[in-house]
Amino acid sequence: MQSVSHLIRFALFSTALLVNTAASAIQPGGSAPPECFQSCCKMQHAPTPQSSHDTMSHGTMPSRSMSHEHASSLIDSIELHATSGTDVEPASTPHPMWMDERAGWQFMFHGNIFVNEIQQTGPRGGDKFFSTNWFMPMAQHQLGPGKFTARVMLSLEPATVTERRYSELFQIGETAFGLPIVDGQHPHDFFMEIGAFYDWNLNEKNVLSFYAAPVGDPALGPVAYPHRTSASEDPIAVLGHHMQDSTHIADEVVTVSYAYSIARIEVSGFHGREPNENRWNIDAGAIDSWSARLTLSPTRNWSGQFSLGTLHSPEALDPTDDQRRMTASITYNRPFDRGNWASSLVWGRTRSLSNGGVLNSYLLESTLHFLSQNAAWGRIENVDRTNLLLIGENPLPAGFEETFLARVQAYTAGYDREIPVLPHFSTAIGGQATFYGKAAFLDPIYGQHPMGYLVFVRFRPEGSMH
Ligand SMILES: [Cu+2]
Repeated sequence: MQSVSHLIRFALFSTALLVNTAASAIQPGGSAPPECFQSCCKMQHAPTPQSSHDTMSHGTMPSRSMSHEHASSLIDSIELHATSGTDVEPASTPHPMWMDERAGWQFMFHGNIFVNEIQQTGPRGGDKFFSTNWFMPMAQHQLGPGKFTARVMLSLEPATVTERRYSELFQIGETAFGLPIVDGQHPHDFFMEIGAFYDWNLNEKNVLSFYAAPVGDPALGPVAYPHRTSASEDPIAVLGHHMQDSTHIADEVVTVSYAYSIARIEVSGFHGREPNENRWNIDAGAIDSWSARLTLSPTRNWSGQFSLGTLHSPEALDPTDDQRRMTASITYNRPFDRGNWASSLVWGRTRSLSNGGVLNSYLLESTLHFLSQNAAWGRIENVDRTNLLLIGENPLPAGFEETFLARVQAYTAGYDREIPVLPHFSTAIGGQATFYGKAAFLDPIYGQHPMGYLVFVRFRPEGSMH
């Protein structure tokens, strides 16, 4: 049954691709390289001496013109709202998008669609055809002394990740059909974010910001992996997700933040329970959890954060457990001629407030876009895993307590290449391989050398809408 639905989906997808390619062939100039949004940039941001616009190649074809919108300072990044919640990347980070302006409103559309086939080895390894994706339309308008932003982020993963999970060795977190997900990653919710922002510019160096989101991303953790430029070409979740950035979809989020020059402090209240496994609906609950985050961005290329939060009853399978989460991360971004290099170092730690158990996770990842059409990336993770690995996707035994079991390493390397087939999209074909390191006592469950391979096609709105 599953392979039939795979076939149908692949047929639909191929048809759409063909139709679009044909349309671009007959439409004059339809397959022209994405145009540069010089006017938008000038409108929004003072020109900077090393604006990557000046150095990006737009004349040659095809062009992976990465830089369609970027900020000039931390304050500028905050008001750009180019990533999830109130997260920020270094100001020099390119943000591919569609952009338009009408009647004093600026409209932006960010997105990412990966169509993936993953195959993994060993007794626990699974194969899966699925799509990870998100779409983020937003509108901004000058209002009084500040800027108002409304934003929605949607994901079709509830449909494109069948069986409520995709295969990912050693991944744990959340549930599918009432059972723990083990060696798999849950899909994102259809409504990833519904939020409104107001950034009140007290003066050039001071901004007081407000964020309210029935579904949104509180001030906790690094920029969530689906939105990180250092992870832009890697289609699957980080193993440290539930210790680092899993709160990027939370309910009833309210955040107040104050930024001065290169520093920002934020405080959030939100509902601590993770989204339930009905991924189509909007969950709700009391504001019972909090977080605070300090962000420092000393130059256009560097940004770091430290954040701390208390999550009330995050897990459906262990509702009496509250958690304390602590994360720190540093991101370095460097644009250069016909490319960009983004890297992140992330630490995330979760402590159970009922049994005191501590779980740590470490991540280093880097993505290099070079010679306009190429990207190479790597990710190294070192994460604590619990005895859920032994249970697998089975009902929890009576009195089960989740405790530390072993530390697992994952090493990923990948490459993709831009293939210009769709107008107004960056389209790439690529693949990656992941090797895992683990304790020998896990050999009977995972095999001696479990590995994962993934090939994908990626689409990203980029260039002119007109
Ligand atoms: Cu997520």
